[in-house]
Amino acid sequence: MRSIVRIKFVLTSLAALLACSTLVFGADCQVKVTGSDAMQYDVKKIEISKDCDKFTVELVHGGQLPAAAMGHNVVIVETAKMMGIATTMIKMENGIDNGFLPESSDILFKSKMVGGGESTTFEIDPAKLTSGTAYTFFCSFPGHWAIMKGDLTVL
Ligand SMILES: [Cu+2]
Repeated sequence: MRSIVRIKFVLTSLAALLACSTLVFGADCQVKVTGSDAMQYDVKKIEISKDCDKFTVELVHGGQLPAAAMGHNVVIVETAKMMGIATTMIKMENGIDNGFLPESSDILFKSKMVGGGESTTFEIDPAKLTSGTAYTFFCSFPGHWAIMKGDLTVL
């Protein structure tokens, strides 16, 4: 009886250890960003390791407002180009399905726009980004970029 309890304990410990190491390794090549009804991201900085074959961004809208009123997405651009893009390219006429943005090679990655309770995931190819270059991730819903933005770097 004793030994069964001990084996169970060892197995449980092993499982816990495996779960932990998976989390540690997994965390390196993915990030979860949550947007709120208060027009905020919970993440202000994303660091991507060059060792990642791909980097996964999961965007969750933790609020309740619909996308048409408080939509959030994640757009990645070079920080040097961010202001120009935000002030000249974001237009209602581009439509919510396009994140209110036109086609542009300056927009490196763009997620779907989500509303309250929704989420979306997209993959970044780190090879398309340069270490040492400053990138910015932001929400391109009109009016959101001034607050909803953060730094993204490749290490
Ligand atoms: Cu937003």
